[in-house]
Amino acid sequence: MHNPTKSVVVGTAGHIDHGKSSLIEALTGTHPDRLEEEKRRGITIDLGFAFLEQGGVRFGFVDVPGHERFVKNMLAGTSGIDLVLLVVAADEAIKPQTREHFDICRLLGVQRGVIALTKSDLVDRDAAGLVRLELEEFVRGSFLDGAPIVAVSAKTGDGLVALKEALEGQARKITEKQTGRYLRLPIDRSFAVKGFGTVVTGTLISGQIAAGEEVELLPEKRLLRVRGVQTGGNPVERAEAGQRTAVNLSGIEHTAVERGMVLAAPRKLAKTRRIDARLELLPGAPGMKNRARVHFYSGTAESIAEVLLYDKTELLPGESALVQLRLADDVVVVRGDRFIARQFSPVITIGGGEVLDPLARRPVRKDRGRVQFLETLQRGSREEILRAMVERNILGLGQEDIVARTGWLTTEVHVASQILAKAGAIRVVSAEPLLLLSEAMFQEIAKKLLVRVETFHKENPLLPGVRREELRASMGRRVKAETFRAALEELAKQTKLVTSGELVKKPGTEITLTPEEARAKEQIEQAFAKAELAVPSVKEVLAQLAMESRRAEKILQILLREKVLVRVSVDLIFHRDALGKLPELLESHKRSKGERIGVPAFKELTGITRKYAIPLLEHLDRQRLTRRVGDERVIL
Ligand SMILES: Nc1nc2c(ncn2[C@@H]2O[C@H](COP(=O)(O)OP(=O)(O)OP(=O)(O)O)[C@@H](O)[C@H]2O)c(=O)[nH]1
Ligand SMILES: [Mg+2]
Repeated sequence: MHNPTKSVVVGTAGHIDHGKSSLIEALTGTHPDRLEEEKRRGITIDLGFAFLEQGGVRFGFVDVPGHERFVKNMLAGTSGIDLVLLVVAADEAIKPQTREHFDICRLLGVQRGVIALTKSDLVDRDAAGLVRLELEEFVRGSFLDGAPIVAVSAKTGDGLVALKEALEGQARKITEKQTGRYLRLPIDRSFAVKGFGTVVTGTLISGQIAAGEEVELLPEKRLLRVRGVQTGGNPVERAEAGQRTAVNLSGIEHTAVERGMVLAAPRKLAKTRRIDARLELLPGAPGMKNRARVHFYSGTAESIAEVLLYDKTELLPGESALVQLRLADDVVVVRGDRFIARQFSPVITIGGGEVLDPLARRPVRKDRGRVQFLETLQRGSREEILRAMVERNILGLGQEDIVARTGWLTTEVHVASQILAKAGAIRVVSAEPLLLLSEAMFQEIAKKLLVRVETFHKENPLLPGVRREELRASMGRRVKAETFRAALEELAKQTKLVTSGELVKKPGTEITLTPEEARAKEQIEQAFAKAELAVPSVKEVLAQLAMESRRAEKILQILLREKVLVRVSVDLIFHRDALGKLPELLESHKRSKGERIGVPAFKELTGITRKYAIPLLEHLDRQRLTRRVGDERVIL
């Protein structure tokens, strides 16, 4: 879909009372403070919103509080912004929350911004010049190095045009929009609108959302219907990544939705409480010991995290480490998401970082591969990352798992797995549903399978092969059904194994009986054939052979498998020729005496005793040659 205008979300940042809200009002005409308490106290407490169209750019502003007690609200507003508007009062210059907000923007990965040197009506040119120099120094080497510094006054309106142009200039440089990815809308507000019901708002950080669509509320895992969408205060058909968005939802009370929850494409993302990440400590922060507790913020969510250091015993100021974050609450993140860590008490911002594995495993001491794995997750290409994920998953990796970890699209997963399969690094065990296994692991399983079959033949020389199910069970639960099937197919393709029906065997392994065994086989068959329907017991027959019973039993099994003998009940076996005469006998009875036959008549017809008659009749019922009606049978 072509969109001539560009949507950009701008977040304010800066110390309390430096004039952020006033500047937003001067730029847009909307004062962003909404709460009664904010108006009374003259400070911003929670997030405020305003909109501006300027030179083909639709700006959505998120105004944040400067008060140090409300940094957590600031954090919820700053996630997902494209540009920061760092507001510094010319008469006060850099103050603690100027630094803290700036650090937060840097740690959250904000790429661009504009610095407003506001309240410039309160200072003379020389003083303003000094603050400007101080600011240039402050941002040197950071993402704001070289960003426009615009002197303005919300009071007189001086500099506003230049500020709008500076914002427009920065907005033009933003190219990457996550419109084609899965919908993600971290929710910052939920309220009820008369006549509409529940409305939630947030910055649409990726994908699109339109009326009529189904979305998933996470971490609640509730599927909901979108009734309507607004951006910039106007109803729209569809909102896209980079827009402040309000969504009217049906099927849920507004009180059931909270800041921190996420609207997402259905069944793509997962909640988690265990994240592997890279954590960076600010140079001014105190050092961090293993298992320290911190406040954790990502998207609009917050929780408490215990920090396990993987590659260090202590994290020093200004350094970074690979860590596991064990959260007190469910959050929804994917690889590459940024987060902020604040000291447990007193609460100050101490660092932040990047999510590497959002569905991290419990740490175990033996896991030496983890650090390298996480480094690949941080820096690797898509193929390298997929390969590393597959290699760490001995059961095999599925599509859902890959997507929930990375947010990759199905086609991206497909292309990457094809490349890796062609290179011989991984095996596509099953395409639909997708199951990937490392090639080495797959070969190992195939080899084990082959050995199992060979061993079976060695241990059971009289059996033609091993039953599939038995073979599968012998491989253990770590081998999924799809993997077993694929390995078997692979071995069959290489003609290392042959499958026939339910049996798996090595090619060329025909059962060869010794002369003694062949004789025994003959004897068994004869014993049953001669007895006709008055068969001896199996025990009796086998006892007459000059052979130990286990071997004799196996020969009997061969006859049963060849269907020369037929097992009619647990201890009655008949020769097939004897059974083959029954249909004809029944047919003649039907012709002469009618279709009904009782047990006595059947005994007479076949010349056998009740001991044989009952199991045989039941056998005939199963064969659908007769059907039981009361004490009699109907001949079918
Ligand atoms: N003279 C002068 N006063 C200003 C200007 N901008 C804001 N003020 C005043 O500074 C005070 C604080 O302004 P706000 O806009 O509320 O400051 P803020 O940064 O939003 O404050 P918090 O949201 O609480 O962090 C108010 O009394 C404003 O009238 C300006 O450009 N010139
Ligand atoms: Mg304010």
